[in-house]
Amino acid sequence: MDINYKLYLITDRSFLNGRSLKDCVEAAIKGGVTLVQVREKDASTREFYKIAQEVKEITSKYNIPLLINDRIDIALAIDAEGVHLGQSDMPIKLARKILGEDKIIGISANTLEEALEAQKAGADYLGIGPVFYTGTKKDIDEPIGVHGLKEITQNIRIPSVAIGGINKENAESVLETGVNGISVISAILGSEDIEKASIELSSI
Ligand code: 3NM
Repeated sequence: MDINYKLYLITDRSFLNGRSLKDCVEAAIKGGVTLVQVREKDASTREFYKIAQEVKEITSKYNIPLLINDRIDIALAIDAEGVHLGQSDMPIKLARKILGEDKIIGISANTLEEALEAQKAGADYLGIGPVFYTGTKKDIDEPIGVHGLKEITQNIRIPSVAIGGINKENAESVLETGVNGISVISAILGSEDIEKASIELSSI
């Protein structure tokens, strides 16, 4: 599958503020989001499944790929386009065996070593970060900055997205490093006007 990594939205219910996730994802897609990941760390299996299924209705309507964070079983249950795995999730080789060659597998990398290892193991893309400090995820690694990001992107062959504290003010400097796209939570979901925030980020 040909994936456009340009503007990658990751979900987080704590930013919804009474709004429905479905409506927020739809507004973000209308504004230019090209890829969506459902990431709900505190949800039960049943909740996660329901959320993923709801979001899938929207992404399918607009022909936008949907990836599921960590939960290979839920990705298969809703026939998502793939998964995104962190360094402490299922090893990529095992994930590939379960999911098959046609599903997308993205891997989080914080160092060049992790990036090269994931590339060698068959990752379809890398999520590199955190680039900047962010309040959205607790216990993150030390931010690598745009220089650290560039060092990684210049040494890999597979597509990559940058993550962590990216917003409309710093997105240009991030894209100049050679990444294929930016991955955000708060810069879109933390905005009152989600469509507008997405239009602004997608036009950088
Ligand atoms: N992963 P925001 S940083 C989910 O570095 C996530 O791997 C990160 O949220 C990593 O766009 C992060 O609001 C949070 O900073 C991204």
